[in-house]
Amino acid sequence: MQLNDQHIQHTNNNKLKNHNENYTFLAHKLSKSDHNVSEIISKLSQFQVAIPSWALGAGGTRFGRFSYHGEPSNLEQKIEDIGIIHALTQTAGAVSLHIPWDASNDYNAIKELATSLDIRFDAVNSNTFQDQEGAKESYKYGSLSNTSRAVREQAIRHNIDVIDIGNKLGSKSLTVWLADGSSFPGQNNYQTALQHTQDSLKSIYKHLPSDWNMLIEYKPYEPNFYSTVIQDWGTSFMLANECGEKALSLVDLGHHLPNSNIEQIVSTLMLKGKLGGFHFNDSKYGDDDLTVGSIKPYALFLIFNELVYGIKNNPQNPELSWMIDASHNIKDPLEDLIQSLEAIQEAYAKALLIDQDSLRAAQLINDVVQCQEILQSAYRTDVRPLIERARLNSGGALSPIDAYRSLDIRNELIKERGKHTVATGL
Ligand code: RM4
Ligand code: MN
Ligand code: MN
Repeated sequence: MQLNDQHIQHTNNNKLKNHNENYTFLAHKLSKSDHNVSEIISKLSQFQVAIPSWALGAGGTRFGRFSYHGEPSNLEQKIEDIGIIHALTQTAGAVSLHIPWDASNDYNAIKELATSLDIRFDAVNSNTFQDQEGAKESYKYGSLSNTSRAVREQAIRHNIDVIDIGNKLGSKSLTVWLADGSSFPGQNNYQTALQHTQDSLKSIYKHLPSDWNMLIEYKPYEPNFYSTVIQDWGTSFMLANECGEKALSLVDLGHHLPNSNIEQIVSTLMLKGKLGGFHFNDSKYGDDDLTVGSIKPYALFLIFNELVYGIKNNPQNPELSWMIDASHNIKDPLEDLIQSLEAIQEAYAKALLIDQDSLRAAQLINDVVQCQEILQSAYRTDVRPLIERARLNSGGALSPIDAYRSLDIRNELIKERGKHTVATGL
């Protein structure tokens, strides 16, 4: 199913008057306090977040999986789903593939389809956390860190194959997330596991095309429950430094122990020019992969404050790869992704409203109360009219969720694909 402009404009008609009133009021207020409203809107329009191909079907837990009707059953259909989200939100102009879940026989056709929907290929993800059909070696006890050279070599080869696939599609980075670690004390020699991982990453790094980056993700636990080889940002940063300039750290919001100060991690990595990518989601307990902004929207805003600061002040940090990394156990995945995109835009817009000069001045004289006032005054602004205007300018829907529902998109997908399709992924 493909949406056209008319479909979307039609859903906007009865919302336009209300939007114009709200927008005029807010734009006037912001201009009076010296904000450059059109610059904010153009930044919001430019901000594009990749959708991972595995987020378009129903996710599951280890207790089961409840299928979502009309799920995409191949890569073409996944890209079509992203096309729908992008047409409505104008914020999802990229896809992040996971190999081998998204392996295809015809990458030219895949690229053509994506281009026709205005979607580019963001980072490609390797998968050495599951055994692949017909594979000679098993990753049960780790991949890049495994004690067996043959297993490590197979995992290195896989990452190189993923780079080759990404190259055909126009991707510019490889994301490596390892499930490697141990579930019981004594199971692994920490030093050997780390050394093997380092050496394996270096071998992969040698195969990176010159204009590519390698993004190294970290995670403190799960699926291993006692230790993870790349457990935190410090380990990822150290490995990236050892590999070289094109190796960078990737922050996934769900990959921290409770109460970690993620905004500070972001800030440190950007200062050192080593933040390469970002995975959005939200969580209450662990790597819950919940809708962005559904639990801790203020923390997200504080993180965006550091991102905005870093983008402006840290030319040493390369452009970031943005991706939503979420799972959908009970919601319609497309609706959930739309909600996540909205929350990201909201946090970004609010961070853009922070009066950075006054904040710096208040920090210099240690006016702690004023610092908090400045942050919270931006946070308390209802920025939704700005986001609506950014979407409207690019041809999107004023309310993507309402449009998705009034256009009855899920039922259209069920008609096309049937009820019992299953998407590849987790
Ligand atoms: C991991 C990690 C990776 C993602 C997999 C599916 O927890 O977040 O980024 O590729 O899940
Ligand atoms: Mn992730
Ligand atoms: Mn994760």
